[in-house]
Parts: sequence; C-alpha cells; structure tokens
Amino acid sequence: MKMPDLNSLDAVHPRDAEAAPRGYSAHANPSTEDLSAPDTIPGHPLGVKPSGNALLAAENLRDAIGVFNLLPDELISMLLEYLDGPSLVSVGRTCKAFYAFTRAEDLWKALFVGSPPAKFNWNGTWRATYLNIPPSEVCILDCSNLYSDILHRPFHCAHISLEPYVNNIPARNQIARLPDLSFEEFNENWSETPFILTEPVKQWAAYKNWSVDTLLAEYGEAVFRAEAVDWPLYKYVEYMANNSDESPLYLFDRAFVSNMGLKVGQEPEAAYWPPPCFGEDFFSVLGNDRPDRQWLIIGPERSGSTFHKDPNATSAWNAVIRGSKYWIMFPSSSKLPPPPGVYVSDDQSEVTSPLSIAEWLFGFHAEARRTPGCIEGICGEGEILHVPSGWWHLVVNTEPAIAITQNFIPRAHLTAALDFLSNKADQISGFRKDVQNPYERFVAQMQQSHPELLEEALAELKKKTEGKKRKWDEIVHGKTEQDESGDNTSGGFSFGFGDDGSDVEVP
Ligand SMILES: O=C(O)CCC(=O)C(=O)O
Ligand SMILES: [Fe+2]
Repeated sequence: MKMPDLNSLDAVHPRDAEAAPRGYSAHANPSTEDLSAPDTIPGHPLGVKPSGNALLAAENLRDAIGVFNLLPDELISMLLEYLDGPSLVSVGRTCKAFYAFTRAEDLWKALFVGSPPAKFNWNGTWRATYLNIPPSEVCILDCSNLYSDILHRPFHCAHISLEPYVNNIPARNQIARLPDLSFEEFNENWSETPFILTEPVKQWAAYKNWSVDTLLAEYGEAVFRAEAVDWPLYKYVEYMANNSDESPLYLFDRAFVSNMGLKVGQEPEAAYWPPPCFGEDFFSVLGNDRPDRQWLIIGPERSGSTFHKDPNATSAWNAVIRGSKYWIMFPSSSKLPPPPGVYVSDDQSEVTSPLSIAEWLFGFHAEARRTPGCIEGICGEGEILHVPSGWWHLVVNTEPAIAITQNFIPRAHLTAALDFLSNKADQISGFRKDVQNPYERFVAQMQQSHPELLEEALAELKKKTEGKKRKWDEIVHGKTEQDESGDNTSGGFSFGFGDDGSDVEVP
C-alpha cells in the first residue's frame, strides 16, 4: 500500500481534503424535529465519514493499522489519551488512520489544559496551539476512506444548527416573562418558579456599556478563568472568534468583581445591582466566609452549561448583558426522575451527563420537550432569569454572550439551604478550604442576625424530617399506631418521600 508522506505534515500549506462529505448524520435521531438542513454542515476537515459508510466502501484506511485494527475506535482513542505530545505526533506519522486519530482535538485540549504554556498563540485548534503550528502551516491530508463515528461526531456536533431546538417552544413549556416583580410578589408567588424579568437589567451600567469590544479595550490584559485555564481576556476573545470546538471553552470567572475593580449594589457608579425582588441573600450573614457567589460568563455561540442543579441548594439569577441564552429546565424532587439523558447517583452526589450540549439536544431534546415539568425559554439581551433552588437546567448561548450570574438563599428557600448544609455535608461546595463546618457557622450567624427566621426555618426542617421518618417507619414496620386506630390509611408500598421536593435524608 502506498504510504502518504507523513513526515512533511504540518510543514506545508494546507490543501483541501478531497470531496469531503456533506451533512452526514452519524446517529439515528429519535426525534421528529426538523433538524438542521444537511448542507449547512461542512464536511469533516480530513474527510472522515461516519462508521456506517464503511459497509459499502471499497477501501478502508483502518486496514493499515495492523493489529490495532482489532480494537474498536473508542479503545484506540482511549489508548492515545495516555500519550504525550511528541508521542502523538510520532504515532500520527505511521499511517493515515493514526494520523486522523491523533488529530482528535480532545487529546490536544487535554494536553494543553494539563500543562498550559506560559505564552502561546491561539492558532485556531488545540493541536495547532499546543504544537505552535501557525495556521498557514497546518497540513490537511485526505482521510476520506476512514469511517469513524468517534472522529466524525465531534465535528458534526460542532456545526449542527441550534435553531430546531431553541425555536417553536410549545406554549405550555414557555417560561413566564414579566417586566418586574416586587419582593412581596416574588416571596409569596414566584420563589419556586423560573421566570424572566425584562426590565431591571436595562438600568444597569453594565448593560449600557459592556460589549466584547469595550471589555477588551479596558480589560484585555486582565486574566480570567475559563474552565481549567487562566487566560488574558484578549486571548479568550481570539479563541471565541476562531474555534470549531464541540463544547467551546467557557469563561466562567468568580473573581471578576475585584479583578475588574467593579462597584456592585446600591452605590454610585455601580456596574450592576441584584434586582430588589429577590430580597436579602441569607448567605451574606457569613461575610467573607460565604461560598462563591457571582460569576462573569462569556462564551461563543454553542457554549453553555450541561444539566446541573446549582450548588448548596441556592437559587440564582442569570442576567444577559449581550447575546442570548436558551434555557431548558426541570423541577426536581425525590419522586421525579432526572431530566432525560441525565443520570444521578443514589445519594445525588454525582450527576452524569457525559453528553455535550449538542449531543444532548440531538438525542434527548425531543423527549425532554414532551416530559411533564419541562419548561424552556430564551433570555435575551437585557433580561434576567430566575433559577429556583433545586431546579435542573441546561443552558446554551445562541449567540456570543456576556452574562452575570449570582447565587443566593432567598427567604423561601432558607429551609432547603439548612437541609442541604446539614444533610449533604459531603456535597457542599464553593467555600474556602479554611472555612470549617459551614452548617454550624451559618446557623450561628443566622442566630445572631435573624434569630426568629432561623427558628421558623429549623422548625420547618424538623417537621419535614419527622414526616419523612414516619413514612420510612411505615414502609419498614408496616402501619403506624395512628393507622391502627383508623385515623390514617396507609397507601401502597412506595419509595417516594414527601411531595415538597426537598431531599431530607432518611435517618
Ligand atoms: O449562562 C450559563 O451558561 C448558565 C450558568 C448557570 O448555570 C447559572 O447561572 O446557574
Ligand atoms: Fe446553574
């Protein structure tokens, strides 16, 4: 078999991959949604095709990989994860199939993130950046006789249109949209419900003045956290404008207020202030010992957050300064399953949603949209969305976006926060390492500043815990004394505890 000249790779000008396929669908899609028009998806840059095409192919580049041909693609990819950069380059020179396998961007992103260089140029891909290959010198070999879902899928997912998923939201699923709310209205009627407010953010200086360009002019050299790397803003903006990642690196920075020297809250020249309807944030009784509270979020179209619940049973607001975000949300309770495609460990400490946002949309969105409890909405520029304590949410930016989010404990969820801090101590997050016993500290501070509220909330928690214990006893020991006296009829066997959505552990 004629071997390509692999030694000259990346030292010559690119040439287009031959007749790259257009609009392949690597999976059978269970949904009936009108998915992206196929010809909007460019071909894979190396011409790799989905696995199914191998059935009718006359030639297969995999035949040249010798004994490795016995291994499934997944295993080959996993083995390559153990190699360092030079070894990957060497393996990639042995044949075209390994060349394509070693071009997988995830391998290079992991190497980059594992040991980020102090200085680098963003060259459009993680591989070209890690190996410091200028874009004009990146070589592209035609691998159109290679058939691999695992190589084709990330590229395909990076280009599917979001439109079929974020548009045509059924009326029953629509997130409520309101101009604004008073604290009383929020506290009495809205603390358990997602909603979008269209007015308050439009008053913020951040809304009036911030754009990628204005932030770049003022904070271009300032360093922000994007997932596991710290980059100056100008580098991140270069990345945002020029990447083809399936799950784009997301700037999610908790130190922005001090790093940007911002004023926040009811003071002159404040960049933003939490809308008054959300009321007091009870975590502020902890002063500097409180857990992380606020984040600046910047990302390109398709970046976003996979399904999760917010930490420590807090509620949150998320304000879009530029761009727009699609939200899909589900309530949670011990009686309800997690959203379609999301798996949770028995103690709820681990959420597995191995799918990228695009994969989840492709595979599960249609089912999710039909699932009772599902709500969806677009939070546009100058709008703010409320995430109630305990709600699942997946969020995707439908345009390049700048947002600010803040987590808080509202009055209505004080009991849920106490419950979480005392019964899920192993899942508490966001506190500084030296802050010991967050639950005891929180209770002590609440005792000082809000003794009556604390007493009420603890009494409510006790009532719930006892209710659940009673139910447990009924299941384990049969009817209660009350049942026997005829006051209460016990239902059938059930592992559903309570109907209040809280997760009090059964002792
Ligand atoms: O803007 C996003 O990606 C969502 C962030 C988030 O999960 C939140 O604000 O709770
Ligand atoms: Fe969140």
